[in-house]
Amino acid sequence: MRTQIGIVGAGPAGLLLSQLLHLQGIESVVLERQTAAHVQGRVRAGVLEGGTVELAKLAQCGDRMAREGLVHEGADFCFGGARHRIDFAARTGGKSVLVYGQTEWTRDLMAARAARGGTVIYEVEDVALHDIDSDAPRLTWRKDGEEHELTCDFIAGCDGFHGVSRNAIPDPVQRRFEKAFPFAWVGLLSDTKPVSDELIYINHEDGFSLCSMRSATRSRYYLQCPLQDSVGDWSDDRFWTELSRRLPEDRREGLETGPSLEKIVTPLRSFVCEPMRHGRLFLAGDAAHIVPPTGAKGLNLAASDVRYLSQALTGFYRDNSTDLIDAYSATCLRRVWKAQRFSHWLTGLMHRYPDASDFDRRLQLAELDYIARSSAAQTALAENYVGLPFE
Ligand code: RFL
Ligand code: PHB
Repeated sequence: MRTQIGIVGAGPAGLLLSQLLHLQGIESVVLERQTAAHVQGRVRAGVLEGGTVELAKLAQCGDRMAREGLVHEGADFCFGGARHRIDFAARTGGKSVLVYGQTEWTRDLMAARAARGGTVIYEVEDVALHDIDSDAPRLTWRKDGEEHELTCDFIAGCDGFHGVSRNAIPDPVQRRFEKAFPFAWVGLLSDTKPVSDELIYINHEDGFSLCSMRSATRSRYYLQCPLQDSVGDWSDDRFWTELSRRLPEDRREGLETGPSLEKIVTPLRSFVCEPMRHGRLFLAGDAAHIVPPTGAKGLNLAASDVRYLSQALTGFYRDNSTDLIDAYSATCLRRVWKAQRFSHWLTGLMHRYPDASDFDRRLQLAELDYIARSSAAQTALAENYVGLPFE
């Protein structure tokens, strides 16, 4: 088999890339380890930057998000039991974010690929990358007991943090930057009315919590928990009781509880792999970097890598230019590191660290108080949250 771009992974990065390339007349084949139902069912991100929404429109899969997504022009940040609203729109000249679940966008991307006859092969095993230093890199895999091979011009590694693509970059070339946080999040999804119209980020003595949503009738909540906790440690009752305790008092009464539709424990981690391109292999999305979810940047970074990669490949095929291909890694990494910085900073500001001293805690509260009172500090937070401008 032959194609122009071999794409490993049918998460948002892989599907969006194949859709954007298709619209430029560039063909691709996407290989995915899981079933389509599994990929579609993963409850993850919920907040899309304006730039991500714009890209979805460009990829002709932004109609439903424009209809059903919830525009958020601000969010509450709480500490010491008090709520402080940060008005993103007022601080950024009218910018906002869109609350639209990753499950929904993935469904839209899958439908868009299917409607245009895109080739996405699910349930592939043992994907391996070969000859990435040559002009004809290859992918091999097994499906239903048979061996397959695909020769391509380029390979896009969009296979997430646990994928195989990153490891094809040889060790002397690859540099990894990593930080693990000493806590995790337990998340719960429920068909209950969200406790507020806007997201609430809470710094509480007993740990961070976050009130988010998927629609006017579906809520998504998270609580900071110890790293070693598992879903079994968090009955619905325990979750709701703890969330209610961490809410600011004036929101407690409005908390609607109900059975969980999904529950997950996720450790928080920062990770960057440099470079993001080696030979004819490009990494995009979680395959190249992970951010702690506090800043809501993971999916947005995956989308921004794909924006740069689709432009680079279009430049190659249409204009016979390798300029953007050569600039790909550095261009992406400039944005990635800024999102890393913001996510790391917001995580540090909002969480309870098990080894924090009283001094550390006072500093955290002082910074929160500064943000609550300083329009300059609020502007800095808001412009990062809604997404920095593209180069
Ligand atoms: P994905 O979504 O992990 O997709 C990678 C795909 O590759 C497949 N794969 C393979 N396929 C073939 N062969 C192999 N060897 C393979 N190995 C893996 C996988 O099965 C999968 O289908 O990566 P992608 O496309 O880069 O997308 C990244 C986003 O999914 C991720 O960054 C976000 O979900 C992160 N994230 C958030 N991002 C935001 O922008 N805003 C948010 O509000 C937000 N909230 C979150 C989040 C992530 C969370 N978790 C669970 C980590 C909240 C949470 C709780
Ligand atoms: C979510 O809705 O899942 C969500 C929202 C904001 C975040 C992280 C996750 O910072």
